Amino acid sequence: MDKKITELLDAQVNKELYSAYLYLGISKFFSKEGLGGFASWYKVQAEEEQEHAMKIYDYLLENGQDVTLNSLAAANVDFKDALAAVKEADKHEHYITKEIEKIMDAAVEHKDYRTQLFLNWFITEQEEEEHNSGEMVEKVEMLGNDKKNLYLLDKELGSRK
Ligand code: OFO
Repeated sequence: MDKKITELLDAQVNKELYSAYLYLGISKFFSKEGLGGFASWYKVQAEEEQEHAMKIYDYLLENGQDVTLNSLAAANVDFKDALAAVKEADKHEHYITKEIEKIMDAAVEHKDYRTQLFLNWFITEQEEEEHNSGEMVEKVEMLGNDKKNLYLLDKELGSRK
């Protein structure tokens, strides 16, 4: 595997773990707000991000590469209101999509067909992630930051397993 691709994938392990950290921060924010459904939804999301990190981690090791496991940046856990929190998640997903695309560009450039195949899963996943985060912003925008309004959505979100 080309060194550049290994480095990008290694860095992506860290970015996916940071995503988990960020979602845990958002989950904590909603817990403190008394919106347990939102908190649970973002906690499930944090677990998904750990799975994404592990997929890349396993791929690197299975292909005889190393993983550096660098330190994680502190997650932003301080949000002005519910809308700011869900917008942060949406912005982050768009950023992650761009990062995955950068790795795909490198894999295409280096004719690394195996990594292209591996990354296809992430390209599809990011479409779903952006859809979900965008929908969340739309819903919270529609309901406003009023907790009474958010309560109905909170019940729905709490059912995510
Ligand atoms: Fe790993 O998909 Fe979100 O960040």
